[in-house]
Amino acid sequence: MGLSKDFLWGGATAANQCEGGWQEDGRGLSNVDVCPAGPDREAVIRGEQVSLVCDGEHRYPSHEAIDMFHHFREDIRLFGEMGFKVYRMSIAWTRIFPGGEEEEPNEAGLRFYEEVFRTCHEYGIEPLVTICHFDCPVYLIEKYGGWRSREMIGFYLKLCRTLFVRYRELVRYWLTFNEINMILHAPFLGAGLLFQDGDEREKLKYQAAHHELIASALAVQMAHEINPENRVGCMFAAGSVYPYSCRPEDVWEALKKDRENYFFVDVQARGEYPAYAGKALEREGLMPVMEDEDERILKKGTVDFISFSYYNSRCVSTADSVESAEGNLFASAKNPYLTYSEWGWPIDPLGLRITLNQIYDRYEKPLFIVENGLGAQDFPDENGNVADDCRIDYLKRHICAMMDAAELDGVDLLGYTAWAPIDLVSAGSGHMKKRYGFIHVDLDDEGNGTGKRMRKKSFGWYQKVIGTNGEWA
Ligand code: P53
Repeated sequence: MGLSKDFLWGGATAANQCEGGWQEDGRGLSNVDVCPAGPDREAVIRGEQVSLVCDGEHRYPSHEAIDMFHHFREDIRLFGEMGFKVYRMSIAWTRIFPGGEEEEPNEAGLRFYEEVFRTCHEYGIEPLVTICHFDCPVYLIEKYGGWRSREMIGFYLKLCRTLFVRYRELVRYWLTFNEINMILHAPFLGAGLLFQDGDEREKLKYQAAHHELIASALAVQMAHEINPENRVGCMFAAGSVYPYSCRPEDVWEALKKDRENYFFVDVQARGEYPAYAGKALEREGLMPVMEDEDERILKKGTVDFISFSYYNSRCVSTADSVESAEGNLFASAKNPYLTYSEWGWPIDPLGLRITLNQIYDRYEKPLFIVENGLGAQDFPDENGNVADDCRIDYLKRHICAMMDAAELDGVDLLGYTAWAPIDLVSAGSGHMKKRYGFIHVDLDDEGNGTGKRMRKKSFGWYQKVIGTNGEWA
């Protein structure tokens, strides 16, 4: 028994959190480039207080990030040394179409990713490409208001066609949108939405979500037409919602909260709006405007597999007396049975097995865990070595839970990519010191440091895990 021989072990990153090189080779300005580090970040990513120009007062961590733009060969070599079978990464939209609306793609941007993919293959690493990971050209935000406009579908598909054709021989695995349900919590990151007074925010979010769902379904079809070997997945921020108590009201609340997330996957995996969503959106006046053809588009564009991030479970109660947990974009009650990370995220390995089983029960499609990891500070010793036992412990317990789901419960699993194989900028907080990597990067929150890469203790550990197909965990 055990995991299948071709199980895809690896790591996951996103362009804006690692590449830097924000103005290299004609790259255009993207929503992530105007998200500052520091206390103002949250209001920006939530779309509540956005400025589309960079000012001198804030630091914008995407601009330099960890400069993978210039270090990718060295970094991918290290991934190869760990034995990666897959590397999940994203394309920066504005490297390919700087404004989003150009007729012709930017050749320099295309060449950059071609080099990245070729480097992966040199080490026997299969790229898994997120087409849109919290990424929207600022030009399209200014002109169309981001995904609130249906015109975005055409611009997105132009990007997709360019990628599917150009990388036909280099890429097989694609994800249409990162954490598509995040649009409800961080709509500026997820859809380039920024709100003005008087905007019906919830309605706009669901309208934008509808446009992304249509775009995703059309992209799936296009990928299959261009190369029948393409495998396209959806991607959502998972983590089962527990009722805080067995009070029926809490159980009902948990089911509703789960549905908020599953709604997206229900559409992408089954090809239609689920009954509960139709009713709720209608009742609350949030039903998006749809075109006649949309029903057919969704039906014909169902995904080949379902991927998700899992960091923690969630917990809800309708009672006011229950303490809430801080530090996450998802509102959650504090689960008294769990311990919490430095950033206040609960740690729940069994929750991963529960989540995997729930998703597989619901869809019976192959699953792919494309993000899981622990954000924690590192304290290098005088030689620069990092003994990140906490991270090893977190990953070990989650990998064991995953293997239980596969071996004991029969969940069909394609692979596991740890977030993140190398330290990078945190999406939620903009911190550098919230580190996830097996590889330490010498940079701090102010961008000071040499940028030098160092293997942490977890590096050798993960290498053994991959080498033994998970048995070492
Ligand atoms: P960070 C929370 C907030 C923002 C993005 O998060 C998130 C989450 C987790 O549900 O989603 C993913 O960096 C995302 C990555 C991100 C990772 O979680 O805030 O896909 O881009 O880095 C971890 O610690």
